[in-house]
Formats: sequence, structure tokens, C-alpha cells
Amino acid sequence: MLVERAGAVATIRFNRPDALNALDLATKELLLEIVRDVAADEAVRCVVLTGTGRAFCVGQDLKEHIGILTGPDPGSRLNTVPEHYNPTVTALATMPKPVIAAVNGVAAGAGASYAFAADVRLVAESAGFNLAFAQIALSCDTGASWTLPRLVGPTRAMDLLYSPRTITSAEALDWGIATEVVPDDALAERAATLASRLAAGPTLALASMRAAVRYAATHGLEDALAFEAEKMALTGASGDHGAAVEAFLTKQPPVFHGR
Ligand code: T3D
Repeated sequence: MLVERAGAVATIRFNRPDALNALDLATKELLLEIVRDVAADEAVRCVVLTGTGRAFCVGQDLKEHIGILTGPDPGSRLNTVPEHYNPTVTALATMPKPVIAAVNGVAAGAGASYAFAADVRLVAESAGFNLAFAQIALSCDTGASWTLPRLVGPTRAMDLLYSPRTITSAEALDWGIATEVVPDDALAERAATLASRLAAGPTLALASMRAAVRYAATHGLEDALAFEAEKMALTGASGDHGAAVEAFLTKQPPVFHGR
């Protein structure tokens, strides 16, 4: 895993291209540490998750996994979901700043789930998504049961889970998984441009929207309205809000400090 910082943007990069960025133990541990770090760092105001090489991330490293299944302590494999996948996806999905997945290549299994946890999926033309779990007789994890039906609806979610195949970027766009499809050679630049715009944005307001949309997904209208009111009170009292209204009325471009 690599993390690169440019101003207020942190780019987290899966970096095992020879293994299609499969998640071995060392990668999972480092990813969790990095995701927690950037989540907690107030100087980081937008996070990009991407991969090196021809894949975004193909999920659990099955070449390592077989060694665990056939090794002396196969039970230890049961720990990786609660120890690695769950806390990582929780930190990705809940950090108080926008998260962009720049999906440079195939995203499979937990790799697809990580992309689903982002707010924006910029997908390279040649990339695709594969809910590979059933082909290795596993249930789904890393939040796919929660995110995927919300993106594509339960009927398509079950189809993708029951019949794993790599869906193209065009299908992903059509089905509401991709925010935007970008020519392969333009992906990095498109992600950097969007990330730097979001990083210069009203971070507290963007984080509040992120939290509100997530909250509303599991609550009724009355609760969602109360949550919105809380977040409106918070952002209404922020320095960015006062300055932005001032800027609007004086026909100046707003400058956001993220608080
Ligand atoms: O215990 C637990 O709870 C485990 C938790 C698991 C969470 C998960 O993520 S489970 C899902 C794991 N991922 C998969 O099952 C994906 C398996 N891969 C594929 O289905 C396909 O490779 C892809 C659709 C991703 C890409 O297909 P394609 O045709 O572009 O490439 P390929 O020819 O299948 O693969 C190229 C190489 O990458 C090949 O290795 P080789 O033959 O050149 O030595 C292949 O074995 C390797 N590879 C692909 N995926 C993985 C992998 N090696 C290790 N782990 C992988 N996940």
C-alpha cells in the first residue's frame, strides 16, 4: 500500500500490481492503518482510493488464503473479516470527508466492496466489477450486502452475487455503480481534479451530507429530518457558512476552510 499526499488530498494506492492488488495479510493490516490515519487527519479533506497496474483490487489474496485453509490453524481465517475488512470499510464509509474510488481496473470481491464504500466511483473504460464471492463458495463481505443493493437495487444485487461475472464500466454506469466512466489514460487526472476541488470545499458540510445520507438509509423520515436539523445547526454555525453567504452577497468566490 502506498499513500501519497498532495495538499489536502490523500491518495491511497493498492500497490501489488503483480498480484492484481490482491489483499494479503500485510496489505490488509497496512490498509487499515492508512485508512484510519487519513480519516483522523484534519489536514486531509478528500481521499482517493486507487490501484497500480491492470487491477483496482481483486479482494482476498487466494494464493495466501489456500495456505491458511490447509495450514495448521484454518480457524484463523475467520478472523480477517472482523479484524481487517470490517474496520477498514467502516473507516472508509464513515470518515468525515469525501472519498473517491478511482477504479483503474477490475475490482473483485472485497476490492469491489471497497469501491462501493466510496461516495464517487470514477471508473476507467477498461475496468469492471466482479462480485466473485460465490465462485469460491463464500458469502459476501466488506459491506457489499449493504452497499450493492443501495446502488443497483436488490434484484440486480442478487443477480451479481449469484452469477459472478465481470460487468463492464458501461454496465456499471448504466446500473448506477459508476459515477462516471473515464478514458483509461485520463483517470488519474480526472480523479486529481475532482479530489482537489472537493478538498477545497466546505468539508464540514460535505461530511455532514455524507453522514446524513448514510443515516437516512437506515432510518425513517422523522428521524432523518431530525438528523438533518442537527447537521444544519452544526454547519449553520460554521465559519465556512458565514463567510460563504458573505461571499455570495458580495459576488465574490467563496473560500472554504473546511470548518
Ligand atoms: O476468510 C475470509 O473471510 C476471506 C475473505 C474474502 C474476501 C474476498 O475478497 S473473497 C473474493 C476473493 N477474490 C476473488 O475470488 C477474485 C478471483 N479472481 C477472479 O475472479 C479473476 O481473476 C478476476 C475477475 C478478478 C480477473 O480475471 P482475469 O481473467 O482478468 O484475470 P485471471 O487470469 O483470472 O487472473 C490473473 C492472475 O491473477 C492469475 O494468476 P496467474 O495464473 O497469472 O498466476 C490469478 O490466479 C491471479 N488472481 C486473480 N485474483 C486473485 C489472484 N490471485 C490471488 N488472489 C486473487 N483474489
